[in-house]
Amino acid sequence: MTMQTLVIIPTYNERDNIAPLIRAVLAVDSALDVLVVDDNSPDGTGTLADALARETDRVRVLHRPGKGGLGTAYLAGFRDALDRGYARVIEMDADFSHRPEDLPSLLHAAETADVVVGSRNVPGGRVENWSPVRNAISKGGSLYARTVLGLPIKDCTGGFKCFRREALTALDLDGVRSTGFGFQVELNYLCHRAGLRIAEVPIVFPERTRGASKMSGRIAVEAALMVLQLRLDPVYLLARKMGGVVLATLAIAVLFWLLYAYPALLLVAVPALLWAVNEISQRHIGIVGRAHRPDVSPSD
Ligand SMILES: Nc1nc2c(ncn2[C@@H]2O[C@H](COP(=O)(O)OP(=O)(O)OP(=O)(O)O)[C@@H](O)[C@H]2O)c(=O)[nH]1
Ligand SMILES: [Mg+2]
Repeated sequence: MTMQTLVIIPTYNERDNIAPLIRAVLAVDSALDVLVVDDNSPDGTGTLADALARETDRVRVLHRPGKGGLGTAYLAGFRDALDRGYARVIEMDADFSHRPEDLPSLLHAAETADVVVGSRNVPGGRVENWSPVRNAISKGGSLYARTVLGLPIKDCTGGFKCFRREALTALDLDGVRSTGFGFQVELNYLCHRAGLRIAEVPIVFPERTRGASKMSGRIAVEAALMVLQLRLDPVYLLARKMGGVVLATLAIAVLFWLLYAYPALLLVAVPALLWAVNEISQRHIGIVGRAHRPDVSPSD
């Protein structure tokens, strides 16, 4: 098996960034190859990437027919990396907000962790040239995801990450539902549930200087809703196990009737309900974790 690392760079209209970024990545370490996943960028990014791919076989381009979202672009890249036997996979934006000079510390941390998250929210990590409002929104979003999903990660929304091959094979990638920016949070949640070792390393995150952002209010709201949906999953699973939503609704109706008739039951019912929800999600975590925990030998 190759010890090469594949750096996946999704692009949509990154004409001014793509060539200098690829060159910078290749210069960091000869163990790095690049896969550009371009969604038929109208500005010709895909064609520029093709030109670089002709120069060296360390660069390849995956062309998709149209803008399919960041999440599905990465999933396509992950499949490619696994098929080709890469030992490590890195996610990286094309706009230089993820600095090539931070790649070595990600790779280094991946020697003892299954998943490495480049973090703006640990000591030494920071953003550059962000307004206080943007900073607050980003930090708030991360805190929200971290709290709702119980993630042991300070920067939940960042997309500069390194996965060991075994980490990706431990996840149910076909079950990922976010297509856009919620993808990073969902992936963190899946990694955590699978019991993978997650490490955070500080990164500096400069604002993009060339090209336009693809972030929008709609995308942010979509991501926030997705977090809630992920959290409610265990409840849905229970409902399915009991024979469907009808039974679950009946059970809840009976519970409410009992509480209405005997309000004193509240003293027992509320703690019991909290305990049950916690127990169900823990059990679910346990099953997933044991079944999919990769065997990571100290030598690899
Ligand atoms: N293939 C593909 N790439 C995408 C898509 N949407 C965004 N990207 C790429 O994903 C990376 C991150 O997008 P950005 O627009 O920089 O998003 P951001 O970093 O959250 O926002 P800014 O900080 O404002 O730049 C960039 O390399 C984009 O070109 C998409 O639908 N398909
Ligand atoms: Mg960006």
